[in-house]
Amino acid sequence: MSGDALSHIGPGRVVALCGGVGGAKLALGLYRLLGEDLSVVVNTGDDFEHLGLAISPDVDTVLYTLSERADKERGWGREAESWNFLGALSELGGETWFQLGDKDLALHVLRSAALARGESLSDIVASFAQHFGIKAKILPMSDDPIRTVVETPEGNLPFQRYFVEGRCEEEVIGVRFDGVDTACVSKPVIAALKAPDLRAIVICPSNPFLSIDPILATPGMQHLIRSAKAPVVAVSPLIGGAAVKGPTAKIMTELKVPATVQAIAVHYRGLIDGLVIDQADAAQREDLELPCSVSHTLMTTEEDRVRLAGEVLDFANKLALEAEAAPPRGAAS
Ligand code: FO1
Repeated sequence: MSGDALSHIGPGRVVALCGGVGGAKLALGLYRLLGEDLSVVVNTGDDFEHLGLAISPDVDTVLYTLSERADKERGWGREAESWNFLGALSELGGETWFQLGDKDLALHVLRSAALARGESLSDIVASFAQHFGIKAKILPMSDDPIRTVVETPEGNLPFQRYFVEGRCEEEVIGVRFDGVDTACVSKPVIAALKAPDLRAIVICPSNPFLSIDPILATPGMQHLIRSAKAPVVAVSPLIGGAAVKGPTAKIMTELKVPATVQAIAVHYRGLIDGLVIDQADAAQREDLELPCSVSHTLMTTEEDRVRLAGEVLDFANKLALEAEAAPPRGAAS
């Protein structure tokens, strides 16, 4: 966003960039406030082929969360799930390290069949969202396969082998996104980021290295975000230097990046206009070289999610107003 480019403040559309469980919590809060004015751009770097099925874990987590079908304890998969398929698979000596519930299986079977017919992932997910009664747009970052690979001293691991089977125990020395060089941002994502009434772009508190970086690595994505006439606000996934859930802080340490909100700001430097940090990190706000808002970012209840979403949108509005009030670049003072 640049001050002279900003033309619309107030009601309008919002794009959220999101990974799985943690990010989906804020996406739900935004959805409660915005309904059909929300588009969620979801990481597909975690996608993989398993038992002949096309699995899109983060997309499905967002689908289940926004349609109130997600298991609240696990954060992924469906609530009131049964595991007959997994039990039968185990009996036959099949791989059970990645748990596929009976209800969840329906999405994977339908998605696999539709992809085999040549349908795009974007269209398939739009159809799932419609059937689940979700008014927001849920947009895979790309219709081309991009696969996150975690580099460890023992060798490279496909993302789910590292994350689920290996429980994030291996040391991470690098992360790469296979297929990214020949991939494109999906058409619905381009349309969402070019919407003339775009009000804010929110980077959810997902793992910056594993969940947001694949989105940002998709060719053309960063240019679209920087060209958007709306403020870009990130919510730190760290609270007091620790991740609420998942390996964010561990990975930062392994990658020789301090697990601090300052390092999060540096990671997103040049892309974001403001950072939302937790009260526990308030002492670091003076060290940040960009506008910062201090909130309670732990989202335990649905009220927390809606409250934080409202605060993020208020912060984005404030940034937009300040940018509009700022003299055009190059004007004499
Ligand atoms: N996460 C796990 O920790 N263990 C699982 O067995 C597992 C199965 C699974 C099945 C479908 C799905 O949509 C997600 C699933 N997840 C599982 C979550 C997922 O692998 C990760 O949370 C994300 O990829 C990281 O964002």
